[in-house]
Amino acid sequence: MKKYLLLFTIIISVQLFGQQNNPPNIVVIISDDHAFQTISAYGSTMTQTPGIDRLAKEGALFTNAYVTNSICGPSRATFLSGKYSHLNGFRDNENSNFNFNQNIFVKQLQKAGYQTAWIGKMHLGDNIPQGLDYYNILPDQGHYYNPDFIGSGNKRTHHEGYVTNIISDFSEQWLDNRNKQKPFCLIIGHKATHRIWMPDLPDLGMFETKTFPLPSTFYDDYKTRKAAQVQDMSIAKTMLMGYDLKMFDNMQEADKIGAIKRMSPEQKMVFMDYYNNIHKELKEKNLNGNALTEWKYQRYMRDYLATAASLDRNIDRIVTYLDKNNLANNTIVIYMSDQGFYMGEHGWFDKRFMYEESFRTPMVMRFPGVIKPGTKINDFIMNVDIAPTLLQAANATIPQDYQGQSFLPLLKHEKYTPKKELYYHYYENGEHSVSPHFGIKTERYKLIRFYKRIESWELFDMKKDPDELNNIYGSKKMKKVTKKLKQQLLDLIEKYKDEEAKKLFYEPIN
Ligand code: SGN
Ligand code: CA
Repeated sequence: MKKYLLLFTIIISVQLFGQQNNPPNIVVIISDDHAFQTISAYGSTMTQTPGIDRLAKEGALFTNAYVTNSICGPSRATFLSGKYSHLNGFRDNENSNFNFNQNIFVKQLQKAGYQTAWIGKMHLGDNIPQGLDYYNILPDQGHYYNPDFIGSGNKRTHHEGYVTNIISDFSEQWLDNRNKQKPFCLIIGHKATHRIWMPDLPDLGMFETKTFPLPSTFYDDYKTRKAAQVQDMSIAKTMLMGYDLKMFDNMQEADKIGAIKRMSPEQKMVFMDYYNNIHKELKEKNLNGNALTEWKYQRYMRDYLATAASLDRNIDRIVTYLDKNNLANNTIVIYMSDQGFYMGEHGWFDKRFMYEESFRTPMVMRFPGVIKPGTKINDFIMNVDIAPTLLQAANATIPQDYQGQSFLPLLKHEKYTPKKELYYHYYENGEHSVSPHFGIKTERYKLIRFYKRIESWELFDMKKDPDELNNIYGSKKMKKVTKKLKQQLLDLIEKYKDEEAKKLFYEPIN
């Protein structure tokens, strides 16, 4: 008996010891503005995304992943810091500069023995990154063609080629040359599919023969929603024929756009040839009104999806690298966007609103041995939860001030309290004229308080009105529900220590 007990102890110790000495590697791929509506793993038929779908098949598809603040820098700041914007300090892209002196999760990983790297788009201002053994990042938004990168020592380098491919090149090089004695965390930030949706040359025209159906809310009149009435992100009015859709009368006009001017003569020839032919056809059609708006929508879809094709290919490329280099079994891979995006819903492009298309983000995760292939996770999770989840998976310390909740127990089928409500706060009040707002989402309802640009409350019954067209705030029938939701919202505001929202919450609206 004693002999068996000893053997049992040895086996358990070896297993534990083995686990502690074999923490998982981590690869997080974050794209920019990639809409779940365009990903086939989410049921989209607009295009096929085999790279992302494969991660979902081999791991989990998150059908209810949300962001705390639907815009680039703030989303990445939340991801890094495990905290909401009001506590990590990065509220908007316009005025914020990320304070790296925080307990960001990559620092915690370093303390636990990891080597860490960020390659590609980061968009957190110009402070020197910390917590990263290596970085090579795009300055600001970066460029699709012939991008510059900034590396350690503020060294700027210029690289010929297409950004999505170059980011993969750098990622593979770093993986090749890393210290193989240590576990690693690599964050790959893609520029794709950000405005102005410039596809890689071989992908130009890949959707030319496809006509995309208009979303049912394309001609939304924004009745009952004041903030939606004043936005400036519509395909009809905001999307530019020259800049966004590359319709130029001559090369001088095209060269006024920095993103085109920087292309090599060879690249420019192929690129502009393609668009000039389309421009010629368009002129013959002489479109205006809705017909022109619908033409713009088709062009937008074609450019966006062709840009996404390279993104998906490059996601597959990194996953294939991991598999070929024997890293598949001990590496967590997450693919997600910094937020969702409008693909013509409500007549829009861009993001920012707490409405579903921008609030929700695509997310897939492969974690062999923990996540069963083909898993679907319908629970609410947020980007603020990723940092604590990764730290727990790495056996590293989760800082006290993190506001996210690790969902590792959910993945492991261990004791886990699912989130019943989501809290959101968006601050920027400039480009695209989306009024700042905060709010709560429950399984059934969404309550939003807009402020600054527009002062108003909105309430949606997501069961009856999944497209969020009918603001029922103030309706007599909803009095009880509203009262309860307001209390829940206040509880969240207090839980997350959002003092600004608390003040606004009590402010009456005239
Ligand atoms: C740029 C874009 C906007 C976009 C913001 C934020 N204009 O300013 O359309 O909303 O970025 O995007 S552009 O003329 O420069 O393309 S984010 O992804 O960085 O948050
Ligand atoms: Ca973005």
